[in-house]
Amino acid sequence: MQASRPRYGFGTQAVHAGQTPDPATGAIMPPIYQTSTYVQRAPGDHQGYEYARVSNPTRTALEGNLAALEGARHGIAFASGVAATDAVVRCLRPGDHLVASEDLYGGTYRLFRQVFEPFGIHATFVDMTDLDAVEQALTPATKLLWIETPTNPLLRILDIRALSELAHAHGIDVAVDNTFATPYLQQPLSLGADLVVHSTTKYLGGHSDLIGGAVCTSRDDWAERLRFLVKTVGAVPGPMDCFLTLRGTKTLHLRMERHAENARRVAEFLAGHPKVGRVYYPGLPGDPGHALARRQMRAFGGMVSFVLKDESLEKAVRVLSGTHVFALAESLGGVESLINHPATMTHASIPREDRLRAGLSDALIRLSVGIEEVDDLLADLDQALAAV
Ligand code: P1T
Repeated sequence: MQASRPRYGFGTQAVHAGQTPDPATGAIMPPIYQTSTYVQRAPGDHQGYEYARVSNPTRTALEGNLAALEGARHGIAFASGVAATDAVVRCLRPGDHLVASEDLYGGTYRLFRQVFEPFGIHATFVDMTDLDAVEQALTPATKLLWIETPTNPLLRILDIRALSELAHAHGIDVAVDNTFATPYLQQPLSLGADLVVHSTTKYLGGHSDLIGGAVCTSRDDWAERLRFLVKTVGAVPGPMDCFLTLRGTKTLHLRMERHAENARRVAEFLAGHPKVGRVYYPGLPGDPGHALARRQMRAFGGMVSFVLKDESLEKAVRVLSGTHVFALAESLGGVESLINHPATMTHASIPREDRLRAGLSDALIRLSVGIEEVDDLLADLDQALAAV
């Protein structure tokens, strides 16, 4: 569905959308409404808020902001990225089937396989760079295409427009996990997707100080089902985390420019390093996703993955343990740089055979490139590589 054209540019929406000065005091920042309930004048006579599981004004402000950034009619905030994913898949029924990209966040794989399979919602994982493979994976029971692009951690670029057209031709809805790209770099609804899912823990929050998730959509039917789940299942974020996420989105456009610029420099440095083998970064002209990323994204993002030339696990572990500015940790998208080992950390819940089939080597190293001085980042990687 085509999103309506916003009145203001992205940076203006990032700073202002969803927020108006507090009518009671004029406070320019949305107050943190730390309350569980709201007083009614008479039964049913209230000011739009009844109980904070259902809604909270700080959350409403965040939801309006996220919806505006994604060009969506509705934004719905959740307690985490996996809670947002869970809510979308919960809208399916036992016997339904979904097709997901084979390279994706390990926690999403675990949710699909270990939580939904036992309830009769089946998932097939395919290489979504291959449209024929996606078409062959569809069955009469397929209800949802689950796309992550760029993928985690191999940074493959999937064609949102082409996949949405294919899915819609079969009456299948499309969800895009836009966590790696953020709405600043790519707006999946404008490319035909029905739903955008986020881990706001990452770039949207941007400071590694909260856990959150969101779904944005212009489909009223989906929004209604998701709001029913918010009320009924209750995986909601607290007002403080909503406030912090809103503080994060105000600088999203500035941070993403710097993340992308630093990541490009890091990817070029690694690509020219004698000890480094393949570098995975869609901004490199030789990357298989480069041309599509140029069309689909505003810039190439802040994530870079690579393997050493001999793909030695032991040497990879030495690099992972040898950086000083890059901190060894799960997660991504904060202002600080992180280094991660998908095989033992973020993607350990995917069986090894499945990881290898998807092209995820045990020796792969993933970087979340922060917004520090890039020369310090390059020097840090240089010394860690020199030690192996
Ligand atoms: O951690 P949470 O907020 O629940 O979000 C889950 C999630 C969803 N989608 C993508 C693409 C993700 O990368 C994540 C979380 N990922 C990590 C923690 C990680 O280090 O990859």
